[in-house]
Amino acid sequence: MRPSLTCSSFCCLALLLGESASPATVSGRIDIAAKSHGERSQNSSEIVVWLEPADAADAPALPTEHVTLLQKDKTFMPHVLAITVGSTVDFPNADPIFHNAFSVFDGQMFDVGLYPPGTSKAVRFHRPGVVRVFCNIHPSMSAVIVVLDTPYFTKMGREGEYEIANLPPGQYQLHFFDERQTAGDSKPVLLTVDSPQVSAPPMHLSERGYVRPPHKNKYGLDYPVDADSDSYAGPPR
Ligand SMILES: [Cu+2]
Repeated sequence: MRPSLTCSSFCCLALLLGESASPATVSGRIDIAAKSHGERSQNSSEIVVWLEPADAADAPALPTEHVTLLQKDKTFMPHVLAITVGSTVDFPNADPIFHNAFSVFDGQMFDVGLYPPGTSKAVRFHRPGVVRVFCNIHPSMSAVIVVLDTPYFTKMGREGEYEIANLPPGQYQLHFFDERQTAGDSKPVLLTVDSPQVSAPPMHLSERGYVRPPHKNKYGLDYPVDADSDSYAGPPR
């Protein structure tokens, strides 16, 4: 008897599609319209792309990792980080001044407190969502942690291309997150992975008019006017 169309296993889908169950690779690109040619230097590497099994029953066990979000030169590096649920992020302070890291957004609220040069703090992220991170001392510092409940994700290349490998055959929802997006595609796209190489349809978005929004400190208050002007201004330029 042929397997039913409601079967939730990747193997059954592979049989239905006449393909082997060998892992596949999905590749694609995102076209970005910006206000002007020089606005974002053609750098798309802060966009996160991920594939989520269309049937939650097909979701694989999540690998967790320990990753670093460095604070250096009064900057979070990288600005955008993608991790799986259950992973831990270290926030080492490589500057000669105190820093903080906190989030009051829905993804996961946390506050590591004020901590001195040469030390580090760690936070484990236990639910999916977009976590916007700031420093309570320096309002110019920000980062985004995208916490995912799928292991199939990547950050885009500088020219808007991406590739996600080692996918079991099946159906997936294709998502992306761009902090700077102001318009364009936003709904997930249903993608059938039924061959070793799958090309995803191109996605289009606009960053025209993007302005990094102001934010409050961890107490919900405005930062002092001169908050970013402490004596350390980064390395000599
Ligand atoms: Cu800081």
